[in-house]
Amino acid sequence: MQRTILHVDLDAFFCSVEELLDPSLTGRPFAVGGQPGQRGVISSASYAARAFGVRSAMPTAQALRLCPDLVLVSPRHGMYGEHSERVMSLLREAAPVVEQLSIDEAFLDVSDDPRPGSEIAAHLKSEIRLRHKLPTSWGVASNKLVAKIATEVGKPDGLVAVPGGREGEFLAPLPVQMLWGVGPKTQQVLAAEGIKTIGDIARWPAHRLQAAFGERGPELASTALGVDTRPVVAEHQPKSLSAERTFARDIHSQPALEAVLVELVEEVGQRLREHDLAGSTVRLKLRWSDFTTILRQASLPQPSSVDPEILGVVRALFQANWKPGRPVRLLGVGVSGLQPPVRQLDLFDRTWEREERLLRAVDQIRQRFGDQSVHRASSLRRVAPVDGESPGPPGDPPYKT
Ligand code: TTP
Ligand code: MG
Ligand code: MG
Repeated sequence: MQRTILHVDLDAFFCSVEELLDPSLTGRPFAVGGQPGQRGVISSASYAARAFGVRSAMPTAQALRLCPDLVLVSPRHGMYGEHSERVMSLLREAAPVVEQLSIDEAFLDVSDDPRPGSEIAAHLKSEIRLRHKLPTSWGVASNKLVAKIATEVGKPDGLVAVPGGREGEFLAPLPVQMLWGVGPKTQQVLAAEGIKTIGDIARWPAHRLQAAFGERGPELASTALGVDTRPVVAEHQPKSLSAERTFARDIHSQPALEAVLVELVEEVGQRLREHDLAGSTVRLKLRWSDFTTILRQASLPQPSSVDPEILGVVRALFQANWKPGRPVRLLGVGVSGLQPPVRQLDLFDRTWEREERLLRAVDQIRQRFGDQSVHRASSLRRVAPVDGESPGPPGDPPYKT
């Protein structure tokens, strides 16, 4: 049976959210990104800015050279996460199978709906515009590969439907780099052979593709014809993740309490990474010995699944709310505003990548050897005893981040 797959991507997403809050930006060349002095990069460029060549992931300094009048807006990640959640939940209500690909992008499988795919897409497009005031582009096709490219072709504010059976014909005139899996290297090999469009690939004899690309040759050929059998897979995402600890005896020492916070953050961080999610809001739960409980929350500067980033906010909340010496019965740490991680493609600063790799390696060891096997050196040095005795010399910071 022929499937009906929709793909949706919000137009200039971070910029569109900023326009909602400051309509004077509408139509102007502006971008959301980091400061040029701090080697910042562009996250999202308005379409007016793109006319000057400004693009995502470009250093802000370069963007300003291309477009000296560019208005630069600092990112507000918590807010983008909230808007993304609203749009995604509208999609989940409307379609039986929704696979969120990134903060502003999703596939929908609507094969069981008797209406034409383009009609469903048009309806959802106007619903999102009406209810959430955000512009989207849509691709409709018999599979994911072609639907995603159709969205790209129609951007911005587009709706492109490719009738079943005409996938190859649709792709033929498009440049090879629009094809999934064709990166700069493959593109170079193809260009050397005079292959520029997807249609050029499709017309190439199979044995020559095989000679140039080995095992990948046949796959490239069928991709060029618009063949893709991957299913749309709905993910079951939690809304928030949390961990808490009730103590056998109340704890009143600050180093001991902060060491527990480190463990709780490690627990929550590990689960975030297992789900491949980042959170934008951090919550601290604190129960005093008389059972009164306070909940305090704060936003992260950007959505994160990295322990030290989460810990920084948790610690600040704790220090702002804990009364020195007051005994605590329970501590909890939660993270909400969950979304697929968006990472700034900063060519100069890869520290977060190393940090994430390290954390993932630690997660794997924990899975194999149990939870107690690995802690950051900091929490290892000072595991909180349950009775609240000070675990280290006074005045020494309980951990380093
Ligand atoms: P995209 O959908 O790739 O880009 P966009 O929505 O800004 O523009 P359009 O879809 O109309 O081409 O990415 C979605 C958001 O993710 C984007 O608004 C900002 C963020 N992002 C980054 O922070 N850095 C990046 O390098 C990219 C590509 C996106
Ligand atoms: Mg987008
Ligand atoms: Mg996107």
